Amino acid sequence: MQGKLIDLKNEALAQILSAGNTRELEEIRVAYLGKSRGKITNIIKKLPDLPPQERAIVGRFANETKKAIEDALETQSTFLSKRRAENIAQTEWLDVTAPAVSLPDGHLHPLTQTLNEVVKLTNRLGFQVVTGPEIETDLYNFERVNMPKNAPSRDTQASLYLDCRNSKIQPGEILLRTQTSNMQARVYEKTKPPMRVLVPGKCFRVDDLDATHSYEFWQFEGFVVDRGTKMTHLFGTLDYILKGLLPGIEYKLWSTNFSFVEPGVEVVAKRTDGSWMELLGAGMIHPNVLKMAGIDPAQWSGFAFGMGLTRLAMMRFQVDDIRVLTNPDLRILKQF
Ligand code: FA5
Repeated sequence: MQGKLIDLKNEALAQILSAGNTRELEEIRVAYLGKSRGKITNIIKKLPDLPPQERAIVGRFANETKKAIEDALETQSTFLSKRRAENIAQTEWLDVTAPAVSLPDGHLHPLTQTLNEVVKLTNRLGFQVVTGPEIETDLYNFERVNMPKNAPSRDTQASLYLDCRNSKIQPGEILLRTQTSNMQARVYEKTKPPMRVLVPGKCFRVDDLDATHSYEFWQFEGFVVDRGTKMTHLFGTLDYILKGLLPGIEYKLWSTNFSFVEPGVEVVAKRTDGSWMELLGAGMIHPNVLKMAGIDPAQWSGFAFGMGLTRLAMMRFQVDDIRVLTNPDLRILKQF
């Protein structure tokens, strides 16, 4: 029976030493010294069955074992309480005079930085910002800017139409807007000229992804309708915005065709590697667009421009691939 007591004592001491909290210690105490089923208690209960001589020796040994386990429980309990107090002191201290833990500063995405600059510059010229839907009807995206169905000019803007089967909407009626020009007719419906409007927003096209093209990109449309608006006003406005955004920019401007302007121009700018990248289309608003909006082209004239904000940001931050600006990887974004 003494051998059994020695084994139980070793077993209990090992468990006590590896206990991590007072709840575990209490479980060990109950397992060995608990009143009803403690392993040591059970042995003590059987002492009366032993012959008197053996009873005295085993009885003393059992009491010593019990005492050793109780002492170990006490020591470990003190140790655990002290360690807990130290942990709390380390993690839960309060010093109202201590300097705050500084969190790393975030910053605006390069596209947002560029857009904010555009808004600031055009605001000085009296432009007001308007935003509109990315999911648009064929009517506003194309027809009301003089691009009727089957117009060849639509070929330049391969479009993503929404699948409208099982709905009342006719196929080909709703699409992801291909250009921020979609907002011209929407604004004309609600605003009487004169007006100076800036429409930033995302556009979508079925364009193959390459260094300067994405299927999703940002544009901003500017349009002015007033009495006596001329091409020179357009040129002055474009020059002010481009040079304000990109000091030292070298750009070329030549005539081109968009259904919603007459005449039309486009601007390309020189990149650091010497190549030229198209930045925008612009022109004098086509009389048909004004007429469809109920604005008399004999009294009012206007100019409009549609700039690629993503491409301007590429120039501003000297990024040579558009995909860099659509990548959410923080290791890239932290560089701007
Ligand atoms: C238009 O979207 C016309 N709505 C612009 C306009 C407005 C002309 C008002 C006249 C008057 P265009 O398809 O060329 O035009 O696009 C204008 C600019 O958007 C481009 O010069 C380019 O900077 C940018 N852009 C066009 N497609 C993409 C693309 N797939 N990825 C990135 N940028 C693009």
